[in-house]
Amino acid sequence: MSSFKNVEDSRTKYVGNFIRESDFLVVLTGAGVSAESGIPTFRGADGLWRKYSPHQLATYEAFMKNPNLVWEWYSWRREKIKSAEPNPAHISIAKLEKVKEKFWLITQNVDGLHRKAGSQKIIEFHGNIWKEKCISCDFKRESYEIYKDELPKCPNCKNLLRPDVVWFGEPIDPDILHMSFDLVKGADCVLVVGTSGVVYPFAGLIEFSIKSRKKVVEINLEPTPFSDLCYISLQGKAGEILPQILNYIVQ
Ligand code: BV8
Ligand code: ZN
Repeated sequence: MSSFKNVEDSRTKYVGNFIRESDFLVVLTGAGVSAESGIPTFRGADGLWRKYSPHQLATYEAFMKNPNLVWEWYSWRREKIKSAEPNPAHISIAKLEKVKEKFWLITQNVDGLHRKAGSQKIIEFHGNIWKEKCISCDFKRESYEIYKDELPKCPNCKNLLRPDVVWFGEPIDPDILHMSFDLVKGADCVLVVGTSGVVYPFAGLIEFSIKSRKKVVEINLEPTPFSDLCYISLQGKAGEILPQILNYIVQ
């Protein structure tokens, strides 16, 4: 076995041991956790949809200007997610919830794959693609529709329904924001998986963890602005590294 492989294995073993020994584990995830389920990430090469960047589509202004285009993008994503299965990264995180008495998961992902893998103690920081809400009144619903021809309308007031997700320029629900920072405040170990760490305020959770000297472990395919600041940064696929770590936790 190459010396590099040996080093990586010993680091994975070390991470597994201190996650097992940790008192309160918080896991923070981004689009990279769903990549091995075939869901394009936001900033990866496969991430872009046609010629648009998420910043051009995931905004209230874009939706009000062209609701058909924005719903077309979300329907395309719903279609991809509908046929996707949780991958070993989602499954490993769901297993961590079962073995760690004090555990919470906070995800940026709106795809619902963590829940599908069995995660229950989860905060969906940016909402959920399978939820919709009215642009005018407080009507909300879950829906698994893929809209092809006509756009969804509110049964109460007949106005447009939009995806119930947080767009760029929109605030995070204050309760969700406060609960998320409280959880990270209480944690002694924070596992950051599959995020480029560029979107705030979610990236503020990572920043806060590092500044308050939590043991922060990063698992990511490529380096991020936080890689050099973390306690340990493991570079590779979450779907490969997490099961290895679990082997040292679940005997
Ligand atoms: C806010 C939901 C303030 C929608 C998303 C100008 C105006 C207004 C705000 C701003 C502004 N300029 C900056 C801001 C702040 C802005 C921001 O942070 N912008 C960034 C880009 C600079 N933030 C906001 O706008 C937030 N709101 O600030 O409001 C406010 C306050 C009060 C009152 C009014 C306003 C809201 C941000 C939320 C945006 N919504 N999603 C949807 O999904 O459609 S963000 C979107 O990006 C997704 O949630 C995604 O998860 C998130 C972050 O991306 P990542 O998850 O990190 O994904 P990415 O592709 O970037 O990276 C994946 C990583 O995985 C890569 O590193 C890759 O290497 C790795 N990887 C790939 N494969 C694997 C892997 N790792 C492991 N294994 C693998 N197999
Ligand atoms: Zn309405």
